[in-house]
Amino acid sequence: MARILNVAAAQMGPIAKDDTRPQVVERLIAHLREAKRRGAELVVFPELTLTTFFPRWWIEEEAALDSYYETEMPGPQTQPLFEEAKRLGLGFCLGYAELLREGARKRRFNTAILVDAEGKTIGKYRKIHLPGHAEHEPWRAFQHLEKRYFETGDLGFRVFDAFGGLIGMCICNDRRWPETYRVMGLQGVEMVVLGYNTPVHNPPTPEQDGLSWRHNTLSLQAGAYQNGTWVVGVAKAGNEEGVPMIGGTQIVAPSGETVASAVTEGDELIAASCDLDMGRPYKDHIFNFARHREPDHYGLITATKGAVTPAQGEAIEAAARKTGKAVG
Ligand code: CDT
Repeated sequence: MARILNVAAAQMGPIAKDDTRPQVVERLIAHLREAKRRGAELVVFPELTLTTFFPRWWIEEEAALDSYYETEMPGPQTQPLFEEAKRLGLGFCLGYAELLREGARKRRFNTAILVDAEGKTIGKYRKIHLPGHAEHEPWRAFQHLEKRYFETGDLGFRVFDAFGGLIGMCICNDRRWPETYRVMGLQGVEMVVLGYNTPVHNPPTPEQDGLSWRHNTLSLQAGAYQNGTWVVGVAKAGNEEGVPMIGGTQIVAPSGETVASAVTEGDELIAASCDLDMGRPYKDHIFNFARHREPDHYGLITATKGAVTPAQGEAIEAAARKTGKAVG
C-alpha cells in the first residue's frame, strides 16, 4: 500500500514591519483552514514566518532587535496557531527567530520546528548556512545581516520519524548546498521541508537577479532527485518593505519534477499527495548509497571549508585516505 503524506505549502505574501504577531497568526490560521479543506496533514510555513525579514536592516538598538525574536514557542501570541492546528488535526513546520537566554548571554538562532497533529513539537532545526554579512555595508540597497543576527545552528541536520515517514528540515540558504540534502539523505530522508526569504536582488551579484527563480527551482529539484526525496520549498514572497522577494513555492517529487507550484507572490496555499515510497527506486538503484558512494574520495568535503589549490587538494585527499577516515 502506498504511504501517502498530504502536504501543503503555505506561501506568505509580504509582512510589513508594523504588522503585529496576532495579524500574522491570523493569516497562518487561514492557511491551516484552507489546508484542512484540501485534505492536508502537514502544513509548511516559510522561514522567519512571524515577522518581516528584519536582517535587511542594520539595527543598533537591542530592544528593537529583540522584538523580532520569540523567547518561547508557543508563546501567548503563537498559542492560537498551535490550538487551531490541533483542533484541525494538522501538523506543521514553522520558521521563526529564536532567542535563548543562558545566564547573562543571549543566543539567537534562525529556527524551524516540526509540530505533530497533537500540538507537540517533535523536531527542531537551527539554520546552519547563514548567508550575508556581519557588519554594516551601507553601499548595499539593503542589508543581509544573518551573520550578525544569528549563530550557526548547533543541532545538525536531523531526520525525524513523523507523519508516517522520515522528515527533515532545513532553512532557505541551506537549500542551495548539496551537503544539506546529502546528510539527510544518508539518514534515509523521505521529505525535506524548508522555508525561505529570497530577495530577487543580491547586491554583490546584480547580474544574477534574473536567475533568482531558476536557482531556487534548480536547487530544490537537484536536492530531491539526488537523494530520492520529496522537497517542499515555501517562500515569503512579494514586495516586503520595498524589497522584492521571489515566490516559487513548490513541491518537488523524488524524480526531481515539480508537482505543484504557486502562481502568485501573495498568501497562497498549494498541496500535493506525496507517496513517500516514490523515492525507493532512486534509493535502491541509481542513488544506492551503500553500493555506489565512494567516501574515500570525498575527503575534501569535510577536510576544508574553502577551496584549495589542486596540489593542496591532492595532499589532503591522500592524507585522508591514509587515516581511513570514511566509515561504512
Ligand atoms: N534567507 C536567506 O537565506 N536568503 C538567501 C539570500 C541569499 S543572498 C544573501 C538565500 O539563499 O535565498
